[in-house]
Amino acid sequence: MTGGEQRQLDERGFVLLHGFISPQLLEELRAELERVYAAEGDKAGSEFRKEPHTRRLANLADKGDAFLRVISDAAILEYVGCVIPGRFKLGSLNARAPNPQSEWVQPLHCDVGALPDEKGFWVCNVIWMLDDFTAENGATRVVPGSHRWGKYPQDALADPAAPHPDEILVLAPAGTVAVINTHAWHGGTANRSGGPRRCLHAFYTRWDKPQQQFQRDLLSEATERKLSPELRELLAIDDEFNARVTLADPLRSGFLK
Ligand SMILES: O=C(O)CCC(=O)C(=O)O
Repeated sequence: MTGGEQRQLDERGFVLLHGFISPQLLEELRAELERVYAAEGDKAGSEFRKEPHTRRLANLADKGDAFLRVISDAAILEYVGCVIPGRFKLGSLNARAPNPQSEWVQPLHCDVGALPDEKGFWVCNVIWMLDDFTAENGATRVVPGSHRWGKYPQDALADPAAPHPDEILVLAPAGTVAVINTHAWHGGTANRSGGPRRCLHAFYTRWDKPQQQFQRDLLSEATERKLSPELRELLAIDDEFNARVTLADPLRSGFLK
């Protein structure tokens, strides 16, 4: 990570890594996503909450080796470590694609309703862009610097779904990865285009906070058998403290009920 990237994460709350996903991996991830969408049909995304006018998938750590490579990419984990110093774990791996020709806008939110606490920042979302993110197709918006405000958009704004005067649209070609301190106010915009806007969300959280999806229960035996010790740790499979805090507060979203 360069000094400039570190500064962007600190000051704006996000950094873009252009061309991070190789063309081969991009094709593989797109094909894998479509395979899972087709296999799951109406059940797609059912391990988590449903979002209107949006195709979602959840629990992707259980659904293919390519996804395990995504969550454990060493370079990305270094960026995550700059947002969440010390130990962290995967909270969830989801896919999200706002439906084409839709007016649906996600309200600005902090992931899992997270405000920084006395130990600092504890959430980081890494968006793997599988299509170009454009002004027409529902690019993510972020309000720069809002990760330091310690306030919820739903408390501070009359309408968190309305455009914010300071928001930045995260515009970038397919193959880019965005690392976002998701205490920052952010959300998906409307996909008014006729085409897809697919991405993966690899969500990481500090070791002492709940996972968004309880990986130990959600992973099949076949997936668990192939996990390296590093992946077991990242997924908090053997972590009894994680089991307790996660089961006490499961499936938390910053805006979905
Ligand atoms: O997909 C996006 O553009 C952002 C999604 C997001 O923030 C969420 O689903 O919590």
